[in-house]
Amino acid sequence: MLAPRLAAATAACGVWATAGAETTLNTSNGYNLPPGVTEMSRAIYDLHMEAFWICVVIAIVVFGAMIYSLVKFRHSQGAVPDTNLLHSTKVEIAWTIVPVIILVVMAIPAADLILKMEDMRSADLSIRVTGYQWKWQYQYMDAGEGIDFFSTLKQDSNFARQLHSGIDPASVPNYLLDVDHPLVIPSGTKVRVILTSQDVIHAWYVPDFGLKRAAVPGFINELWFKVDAGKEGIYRGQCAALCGRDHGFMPVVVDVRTPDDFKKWVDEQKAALKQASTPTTDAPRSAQVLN
Ligand SMILES: [Cu+2]
Repeated sequence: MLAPRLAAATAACGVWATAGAETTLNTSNGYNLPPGVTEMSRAIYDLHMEAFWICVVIAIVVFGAMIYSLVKFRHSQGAVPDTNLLHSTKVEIAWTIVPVIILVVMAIPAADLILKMEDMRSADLSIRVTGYQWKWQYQYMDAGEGIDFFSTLKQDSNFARQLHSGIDPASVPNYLLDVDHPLVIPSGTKVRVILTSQDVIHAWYVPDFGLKRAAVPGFINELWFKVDAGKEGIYRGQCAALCGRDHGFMPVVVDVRTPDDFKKWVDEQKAALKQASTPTTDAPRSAQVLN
């Protein structure tokens, strides 16, 4: 069953090689988390910034009070220790209640976001993703039913990574971040990923989608994302769970296309599948029997 699918996937290589812009999109500015290109990734980024600014305000208040006290009440100015503060019930109540309020203020939007992240309902496209040492398998369901292929490290990266290869990794475009067959998905569509593993624990991770989830053998995890319309392009990630010798060599590459381009791609893949499963009439009879 798998063999014809693999053959079809191989036959369709030409489609992959020519399709998709080769520009990599990354919304990180190098200093902060990437805001990403999905509704959820932006919400996660906003939550992160909210927590960050709360921390900045707390740091200013605490360090400000500390520095002011050190300077204003220094020994050389004749300061006398205030022994009453050590047992002030009012102060102790205040420094218990204020952090609790801050934590509740942070926890409410965080809990709301986690619930949204777990809401897998009404997905338009489902894809089964299986981790292997050291590659990913993508099996489409719904509109892409039947499309099934492996995504492995691209050959130029694979050659360059070998010991004494003599190839300068800097000369390889997207070194260790490129694959032979990327996952192709439509923009503006809710995509549900059903995630598992065939051998050890892997993790499917695309920073610009705000996603990282473990692929665990014998268990099924789910995640969903909806890439904004107009944000089509190539997005890259990596396996994010230490999964053995070649853990660093199983990147995740997602090719986001417009719904129309995605439909064309699905039709091409299905045509290739059909061609691969149709026996050729001019093959020798003995070969047909053996097959
Ligand atoms: Cu892995």
